[in-house]
Amino acid sequence: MMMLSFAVLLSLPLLVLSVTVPASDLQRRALAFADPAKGGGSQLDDAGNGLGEPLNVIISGLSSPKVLTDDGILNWARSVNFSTECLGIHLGAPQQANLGDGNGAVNQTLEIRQDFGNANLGTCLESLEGGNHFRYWRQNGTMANTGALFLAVSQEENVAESHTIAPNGYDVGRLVAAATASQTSFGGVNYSTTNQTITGLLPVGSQGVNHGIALDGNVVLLTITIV
Ligand SMILES: *[C@@H]1O[C@H](CO)[C@@H](O)[C@H](O)[C@H]1NC(C)=O
Ligand SMILES: *[C@@H]1O[C@H](CO)[C@@H](O)[C@H](O)[C@H]1NC(C)=O
Ligand SMILES: *[C@@H]1O[C@H](CO)[C@@H](O)[C@H](O)[C@H]1NC(C)=O
Ligand SMILES: *[C@@H]1O[C@H](CO)[C@@H](O)[C@H](O)[C@H]1NC(C)=O
Ligand SMILES: CC(=O)N[C@H]1CO[C@H](CO)[C@@H](O)[C@@H]1O
Repeated sequence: MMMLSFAVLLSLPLLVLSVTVPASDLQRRALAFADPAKGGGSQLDDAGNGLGEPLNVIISGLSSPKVLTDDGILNWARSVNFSTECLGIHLGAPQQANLGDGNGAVNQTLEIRQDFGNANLGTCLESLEGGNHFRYWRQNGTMANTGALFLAVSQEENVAESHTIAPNGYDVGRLVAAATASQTSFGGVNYSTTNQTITGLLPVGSQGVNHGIALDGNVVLLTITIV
């Protein structure tokens, strides 16, 4: 009896402690990502027409925490020369994805920055010609709070050709090559990036894929470390 109440007393400060440690931070360090399918989600997003585009790049939840923020991933993208200025604007209607984390289908993270004014729109559209772009989602629902970012990377043809994805548009080779070729740097932040190919998350072939572009089924997992 005596020992029991002692144990109860002891557990009180422990409970308080566990509340003050953010669970999301603990989990974020534990997992690179969680397979969306395991939580009822999909590695294909929903383009709104019954078809989907592949989430062909995952930024590991084991990356430096700062990289996994909205500002952080954009800064990193700039370090590998990816167009980010027009993110959320040039791609038309937002697409949705269900990362199987309990959040259900959610719109892509829109990153229309405060400093992006209409005055810059011309420049923004100019930069779209043949550019590489990505939409992204954050796996942060309570069922799988890994903090990983799921990117749909594509290369678009000239805007004048109504935003079609280039035939090789789902080839993420350029991104991976730029990211891992050497240390990259932007805005005074240096990054070291490692890559790993993951199979089994995406289907192989073109069934269900937007624009009928065949996939090789590969997803690239990037772990980005601020050095
Ligand atoms: C980005 O572009 C600049 C200027 O063209 C080039 O010097 C740099 O090597 C490129 N970086 C990567 C990672 O491709
Ligand atoms: C998702 O995007 C659609 C289309 O722009 C918009 O109508 C809807 O309100 C958005 N949903 C959320 C939860 O922001
Ligand atoms: C999860 O990520 C979304 C999109 O980036 C963000 O709007 C939301 O605030 C995040 N939720 C939590 C609990 O951090
Ligand atoms: C980034 O790398 C450059 C070149 O190696 C170095 O001069 C600079 O000090 C580094 N910056 C930071 C913030 O570590
Ligand atoms: C597994 C994988 O895709 N590895 C690639 C990582 O990046 C280097 C440098 O671009 C490639 O040589 C590897 O093939």
